[in-house]
Amino acid sequence: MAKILLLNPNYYYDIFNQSKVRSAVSRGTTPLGLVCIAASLIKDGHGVRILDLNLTDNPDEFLQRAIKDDKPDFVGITSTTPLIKKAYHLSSLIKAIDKSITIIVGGAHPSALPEDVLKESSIDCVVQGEGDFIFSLIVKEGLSRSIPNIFYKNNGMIVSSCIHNDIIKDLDRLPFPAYELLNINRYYQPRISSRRAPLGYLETSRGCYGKCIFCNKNIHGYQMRMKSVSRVVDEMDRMLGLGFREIQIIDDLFTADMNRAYAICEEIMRRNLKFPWYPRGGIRVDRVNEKLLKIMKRAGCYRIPFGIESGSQRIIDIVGKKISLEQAQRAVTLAKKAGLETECYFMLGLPGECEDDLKKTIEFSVKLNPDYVKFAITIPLPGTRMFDDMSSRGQIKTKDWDKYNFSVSPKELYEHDSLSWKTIDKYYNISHRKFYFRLSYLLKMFFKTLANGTLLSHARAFLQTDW
Ligand code: B12
Repeated sequence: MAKILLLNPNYYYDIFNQSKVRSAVSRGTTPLGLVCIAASLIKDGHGVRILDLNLTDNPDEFLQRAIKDDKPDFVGITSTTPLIKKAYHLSSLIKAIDKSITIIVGGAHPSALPEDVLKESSIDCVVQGEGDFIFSLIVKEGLSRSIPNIFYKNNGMIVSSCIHNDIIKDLDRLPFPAYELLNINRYYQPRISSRRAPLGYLETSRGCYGKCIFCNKNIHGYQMRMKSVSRVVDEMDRMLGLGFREIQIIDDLFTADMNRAYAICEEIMRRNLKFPWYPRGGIRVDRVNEKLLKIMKRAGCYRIPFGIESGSQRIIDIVGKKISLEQAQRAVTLAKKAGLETECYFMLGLPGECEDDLKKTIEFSVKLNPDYVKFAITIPLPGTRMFDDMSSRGQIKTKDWDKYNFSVSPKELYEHDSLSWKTIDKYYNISHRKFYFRLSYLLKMFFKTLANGTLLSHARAFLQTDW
């Protein structure tokens, strides 16, 4: 049986160190992709260890020691776009110790640009899309064209096998994620984005039917697949048994099937499971109703984040979000009425925007008046329609993936089609201030956080923010 080491590259300092809202940044977020892959490998009898390099201050040394001590046959690395150069670096450290180790990468960035990843690094193989069963197949059969969805090096050439989409139809077939391989007590988040620690991520569905041009769909695709109600609550039960005290659902669209979401809440209550949770991946404003929000609250959900993106209907239509401002207003009002904390996400600098749209977005956030808002400057990421469109129009200025990091202004990355960077930066710089520095808001949050015991952590977050 093979020995496998799975790596979560360190991103905490590099990706988030320039974040405006540093107090909301978490060091430990459960690497769900890796625990899913680990579960299948363990089921097949292999020895698996997960190294989360965020949890150490000396990631290189920590990795080198693990390679020398464990002598793995395979190393698997997960990567998004801003992490890919880190993955290249880790892979060269591994090869410097032992060239014979097969290094496999997966995740959003390698799935979008598999051939580039192989050309630019010493990595041996890229798995495109869902990797749950593919890693085990590679271990069993070696790198070969008979295994779907892989790109690999063969005598200096890049070879690809046949590519299928959405290969896992029934998510209940997946083994339970191997959270037990993690040092669970190290996973916690700041108090403004969690209630209890340790905190674990859970997925209850995969895919999203939305066609938003800024979203990467290379992994889970457009076809929604959902775990059954009992499977979801079994997983929650198991996570609580392992020691997690809060659960955050990372689905792209937890309430796609509102009846299933309702039934999950009923089942949580029927089993008398008491824990704080919320769908942190965000909810579409057209996929909630009063009945659902009320039962979510009763079942322990404490917050609802909505992806609204813009306060300009014209821009919402351009980016393919297919929601209306009225739906957004209604959803936020209903969530407040149900007693849930509300959070709204907005993007500034979306394609086609003019200065008036930036103003409208900030004004709309104030009108909705949720408990929290997050503004981010739009970044075209590989694997999105926005990136492909900008590439074909010659707007992309660099493919230095280290710079594709949401914490810094993307002015070096691309040319905006209708706005100057001076204007986008100006509105980004005032956006959070315009929302948060309102006397009515500050008073509301003072009393709210005093009542729920989070006043001090909110005050700390406020002081640590780079307004
Ligand atoms: C939770 C989450 C986070 C968490 C944790 C990140 C993490 N790496 O787990 C936090 C909040 C830290 C985060 C941060 C960011 N995120 Co994020 N995040 C997600 C989210 C919502 C869920 C990820 C997840 O756990 N999915 C469930 C698991 C099962 O799927 P998975 O991780 O993709 O793993 C599967 C496959 O990818 C593959 N696989 C993955 N790794 C490996 C490794 C090997 C060896 C193999 C064989 C296969 C394999 O097999 C797995 C099982 O099928 C996704 C959207 C989504 N629905 O997936 C976005 C997503 C991954 N994030 C994204 C982005 C942009 C970011 C940020 C850059 C944003 C920012 N603020 O700067 C940062 C980057 C920092 C980082 N750590 O990478 C984009 C990535 C796009 C891109 N081109 O890279 C996504 C896809 C959202 C989107 N739709 O556009 N994120």
